Amino acid sequence: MPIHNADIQRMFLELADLLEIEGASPFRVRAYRNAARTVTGLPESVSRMIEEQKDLTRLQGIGQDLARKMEEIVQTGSLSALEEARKRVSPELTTLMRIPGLGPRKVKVLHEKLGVTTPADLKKAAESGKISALSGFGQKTQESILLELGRHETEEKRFRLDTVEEVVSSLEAFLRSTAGVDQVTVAGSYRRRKETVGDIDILVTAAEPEEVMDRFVNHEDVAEMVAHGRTKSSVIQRMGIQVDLRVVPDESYGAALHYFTGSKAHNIALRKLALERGYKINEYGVFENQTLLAGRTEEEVYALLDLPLIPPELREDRGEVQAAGKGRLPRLIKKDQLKGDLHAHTNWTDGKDSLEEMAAAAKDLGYAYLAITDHTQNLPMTHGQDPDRLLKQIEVIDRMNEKMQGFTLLKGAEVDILEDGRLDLPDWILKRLDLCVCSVHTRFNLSRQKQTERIIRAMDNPNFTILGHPSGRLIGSRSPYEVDMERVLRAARDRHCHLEINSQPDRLDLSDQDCKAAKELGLKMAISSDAHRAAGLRNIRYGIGQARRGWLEADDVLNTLPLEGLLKMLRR
Ligand code: DGT
Ligand code: CA
Ligand code: CA
Ligand code: ZN
Repeated sequence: MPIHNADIQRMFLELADLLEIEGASPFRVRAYRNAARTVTGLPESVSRMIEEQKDLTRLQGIGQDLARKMEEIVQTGSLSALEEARKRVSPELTTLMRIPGLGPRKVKVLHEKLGVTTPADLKKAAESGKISALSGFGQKTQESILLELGRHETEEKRFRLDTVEEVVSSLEAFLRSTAGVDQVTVAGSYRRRKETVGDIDILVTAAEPEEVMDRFVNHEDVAEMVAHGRTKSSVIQRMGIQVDLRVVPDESYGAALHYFTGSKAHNIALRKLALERGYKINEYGVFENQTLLAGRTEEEVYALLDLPLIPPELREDRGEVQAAGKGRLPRLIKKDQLKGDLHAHTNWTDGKDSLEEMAAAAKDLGYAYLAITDHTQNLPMTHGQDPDRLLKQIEVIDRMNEKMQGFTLLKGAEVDILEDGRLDLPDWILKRLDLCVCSVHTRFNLSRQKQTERIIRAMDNPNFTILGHPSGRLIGSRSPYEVDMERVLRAARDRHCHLEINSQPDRLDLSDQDCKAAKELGLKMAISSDAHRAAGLRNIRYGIGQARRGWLEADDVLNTLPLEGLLKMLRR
């Protein structure tokens, strides 16, 4: 049974949660969380590494014990330490920890004092007023628990792109290796590169549909079979995500691909257009009366409506059909147009790799430059740099640049925006940098007005170049902070500042819609990896997807510029 890195990550995270509820040493808890993060960031699968007898203890934060546990997971599919923890602590309690405001300590008290195990128990306890009576809780906590529970219920489970990508690539390979299978395409929100995916929709053409379906529902990664039919089957994958597989005829492949790529809103807009011309459009093709006019390819479907192919990332009914009709579709940015990356960390702060390793990895990607933007002193837990250390780093980078040909490390910092809008380092040192990515990392809970003014005041500093991860959200775990994004965008434009599209799959920040709004205001964006290790540079593909969903073209993106043009643009 092939174990994915995401399986190992999931087990480590659950074990960390259970240990934390149990009151285990914070170091042990953190060790598992760090290990989970290390595993997620790896460019290759742990299963493969073990197969190739690579030494796992050479990975960041992985000692003998964790290496042994990873081997156990890969060899047995389970982790005995986790099984034991599940016996000691009810695993359902970890669900409660996901509710904002409830940490492990509170969950433990609720469980011991009120017998709360599930969200339903929690709701009952809050409604009966028992929670406010507990010491350390109070009326306010009780109210916010009820509020969050309401939110929790309406939220469907969605998955991050990196998790989905892992499932998709192994499924694609599996399906392609099935006899008689011809075309395989993943449609749905995944093809549109939406930041989270609800379920995976796969289309295939095959000579023997039954055989494909049999193999699909009996795959070893399947946890539950939902439906098993001749042309459509659905399963729940071990990771918890549903996968729908459809076998479609060749002559309808393009129409089906179009239909199941969606979005639903885009389909409806297109169907309306078709109706106006007397056509009917569905997953089998475009019809006039009963006659099939088009359906083999997507191009054919669009062409019948006098439209060019609309890239999947644009298909959200946000004006793309009208733009296509007028011949004004954007020429969306492509990964190979990037000349470099403008946000990366090294082992001078909380990154894992050295300046040299980061430079080598960026060169391997064909980049002409990489900006080193380590954290600043306001974030001691990241080992943020004070002016002295940054000055040393600047000197080291200057010396490295003298030796490198055709590649430049840019001198930068990810400068903390302090609560009052000042930047975390004095101007004399910021002035010596090529760029400052300025970010909010603390005090997320300011009022909308204060937060907005804090950021704008920071932009008043002429050393401010790029606003890092502008909304501060973490997908699935932290909402964006309250901020008037439109005002921020206008202020950035007026001050010749730029915005970041942070490519980390749990950030993807700017959002697609804000990205489009920023473009319309004439702002330029940096698509940045925010890599904390060499392999992290490859996160850029998620940012490219987000930028494309935000209608960006090469001209809208700072890091498509060659070095000289970039440096000119960065100067305010
Ligand atoms: P997801 O899975 O929630 O991330 O989002 P999608 O877009 O993948 O949605 P999903 O899986 O429910 O359906 C896949 C595509 O099928 C969807 O993007 C458009 C199409 N589709 C589904 N239901 C309808 C419908 O009722 N009408 C139309 N026109 N298209 C639909
Ligand atoms: Ca879907
Ligand atoms: Ca679906
Ligand atoms: Zn940051």
